[in-house]
Amino acid sequence: SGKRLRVLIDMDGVLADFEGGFLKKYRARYPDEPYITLEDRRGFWVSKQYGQLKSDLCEKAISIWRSKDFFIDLEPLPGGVEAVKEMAKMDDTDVFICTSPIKYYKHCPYEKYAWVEKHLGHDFLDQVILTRDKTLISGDILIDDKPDILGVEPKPTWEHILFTACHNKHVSLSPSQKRLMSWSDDWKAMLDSKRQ
Ligand code: BVP
Repeated sequence: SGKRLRVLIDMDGVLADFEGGFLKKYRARYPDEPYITLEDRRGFWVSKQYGQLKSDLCEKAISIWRSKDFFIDLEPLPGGVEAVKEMAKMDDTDVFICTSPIKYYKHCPYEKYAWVEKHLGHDFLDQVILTRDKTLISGDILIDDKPDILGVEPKPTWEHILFTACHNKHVSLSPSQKRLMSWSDDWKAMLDSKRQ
């Protein structure tokens, strides 16, 4: 009973395998350059860690996700598409995909819509929110792999649930912050705990 629950779900690192897709295309394009295994990834920004490895690798990393077909080719993360479809069918539940496009806009925004159409269906395009500032979007829950989600709104309405990714598995959270280890984790209980 009570009001509807609004769930915001991030795309890269939560529904789409950005890290795996990046590493595969980086190694194919730059076979003679060093790379960082997913096990050794630390910090949200791929480009920053590659730049620390060797200074010219920052721009080489950036060239990968700026390329045509990078975002559309990302594989779905295990169980994510199925969870979103199931969540969207639940009573009193509104699901939105809330994703930040890169500022190099030639391919990314188009391919993010195309990815949703391909994996979730044409009707799900109504649920897509592209924004560079997620604090402006109101919701009860935001499931996102980025540990620090900041913007102009100091008090966002949502509770951030950190989705575990290779780059954040060692990040220690404040006692009150919640984690979803994967889509096999109990996301239904997490939603129910937010229902009035
Ligand atoms: O579309 C992704 C890729 C990009 O930022 C977006 C993150 O969006 P959310 O997951 O927060 O919605 N991105 C960019 C860089 C470096 C840019 Br310079 C990076 O290292 N990692 C990364 O994900």
